[in-house]
Amino acid sequence: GSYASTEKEKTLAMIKPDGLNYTGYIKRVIDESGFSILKATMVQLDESNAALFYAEHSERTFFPSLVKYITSGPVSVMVLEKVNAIADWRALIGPTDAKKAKITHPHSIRAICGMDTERNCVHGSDSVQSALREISFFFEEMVSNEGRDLNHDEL
Ligand code: RTP
Ligand code: MG
Repeated sequence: GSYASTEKEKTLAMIKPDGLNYTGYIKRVIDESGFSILKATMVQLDESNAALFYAEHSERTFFPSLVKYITSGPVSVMVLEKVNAIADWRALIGPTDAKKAKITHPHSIRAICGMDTERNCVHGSDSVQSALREISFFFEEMVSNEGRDLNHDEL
């Protein structure tokens, strides 16, 4: 009903390996845009958990390259919360192709920190369903007390 639009929402944000140099800038955008960072951790994904995280793309031609890219160094994952967090974070990061983003969305995070259609520096959940899946992927304790087989280091 009409209450939904004022309810807080959670989304999973990731700073990809190529975006780590821009962590200070990205965190500042997050803060200035009114998000609360509920959880944050650095993770080195291995091939199998990268493939699981991006399972929806497993049949795409770019999948092997995507897995190689996302495992090329540590990533920083955060649970962001605010009203309309999922759509607002997607709007802040901009289109998938950072090269196009530099023209069409020059103030977006991908335009500023990204390189091309693969190396686009950040990730954001694209729906309520994927946000729930992705948050529990990295922060199982937010859903249950079971741990996951990932190499976590609390920030
Ligand atoms: P993400 O899931 O990482 O937030 O990105 P997205 O929704 O904007 O884009 P998606 O279609 O879900 O693609 C996931 C990631 O795969 C890489 N990619 N490479 N070489 C290519 O054509 C290609 N297309 C996508 C990007 O790193 C993209 O963010
Ligand atoms: Mg996606």
